[in-house]
Amino acid sequence: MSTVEQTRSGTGTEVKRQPAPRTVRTRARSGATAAPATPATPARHPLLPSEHPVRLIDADGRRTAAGQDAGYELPDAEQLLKAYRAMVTGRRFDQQATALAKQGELAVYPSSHGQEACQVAAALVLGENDWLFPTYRDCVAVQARGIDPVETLTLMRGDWHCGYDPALHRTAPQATPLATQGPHAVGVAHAARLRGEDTVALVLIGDGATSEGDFHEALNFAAVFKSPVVFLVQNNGFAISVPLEKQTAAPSLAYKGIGYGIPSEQLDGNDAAALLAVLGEAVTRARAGGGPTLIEAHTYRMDPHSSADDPGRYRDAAVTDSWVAKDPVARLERYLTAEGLLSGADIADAARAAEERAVDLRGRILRSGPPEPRTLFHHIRSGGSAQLSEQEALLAAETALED
Ligand SMILES: Cc1ncc(C[n+]2csc(CCOP(=O)(O)OP(=O)(O)O)c2C)c(N)n1
Repeated sequence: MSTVEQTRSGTGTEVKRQPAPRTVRTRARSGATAAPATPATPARHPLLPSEHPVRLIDADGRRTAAGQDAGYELPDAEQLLKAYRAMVTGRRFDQQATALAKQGELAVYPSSHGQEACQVAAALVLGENDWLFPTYRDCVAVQARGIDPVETLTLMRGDWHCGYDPALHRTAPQATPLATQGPHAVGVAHAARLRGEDTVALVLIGDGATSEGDFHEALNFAAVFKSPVVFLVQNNGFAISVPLEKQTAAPSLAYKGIGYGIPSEQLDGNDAAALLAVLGEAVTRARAGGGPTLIEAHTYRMDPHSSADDPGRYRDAAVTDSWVAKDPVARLERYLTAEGLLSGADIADAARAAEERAVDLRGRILRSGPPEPRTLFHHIRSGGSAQLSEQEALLAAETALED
């Protein structure tokens, strides 16, 4: 077994002690033919990501040679079809939530239009015992995990901090403070491992949040203790108005793994096939005791940061338009259609199911009436606290004035 194979499929404990590999790391995974080392081939450290983002299906919906070189297997037709339907549903959910925010039914909504491949793949690669740790951006991932769309939007309504039962769905409340979900995920994964439970935690995090201390503490702990955690950075180009180049000097956010001893990868975040393959492999490795993986997905936020933001003030609309051609949903649809795996009737069926779900979501939100602001204070701390009571009384006095 080569050093590369040990990094990917073994426990990984020996990787740190290995000399630098003689072959390019990306060549020797999952049965792809390894190219012989030549003096011209620079040695790459096994923890470093592929030189170019892994892509299995290109923007035109064609299989890529580059993806084959990286050694990842194309997911099977069943997985890809499942991802396609989930992405169509997710996009329609996102449009509906955006509309509800514009109509004043939600306090705020951070769209994930353009990031559906990342979010759907993150939900699909996890098993029932695994945990997802999402951020405020990740409503599409949360509902793809099987959580009711109304419960998914409870936070965005300005109601309870979390509308679903995290323990039941093994999905943490969506984190609004940046990167705090990282240490939480590592803690849950580490504890599960100590108890001998078969649990992997997957953390969703934004590019901006990789500058936070919590992100680095989570990576360090996970690496030292070989915690079964997968970190997926959705690099969507901006942290509100801060572009990536003002956020980091690293060649890829995935390079941040090497300093902690974490194997890392970068991929095309609009290619659902690449996400399923790379995330799937990382989850399998974590489950087998191989420790954490850091994955950077290159994607783009097509909409404003949230419904309260004006991206016209900080980014070029032409750049945003250029990403339309890389759309993750259309890309997978093209591939599946060309392969004869998806018919016009299937496409219409998926759209109809997504529409029904969105209509149901809208109806239930409208019928449920405005949230009661004081419920914000419930279920925060067993037995309450003096400060909470004081804040609740202040809010009650304020709302009484409005009435
Ligand atoms: C600890 C902390 N600092 C600042 C903020 C304010 N804030 C909210 S979103 C955001 C940008 C986050 O960007 P990124 O991590 O790239 O995620 P994205 O919104 O692009 O998905 C900031 C600075 C916050 N929520 N938490």
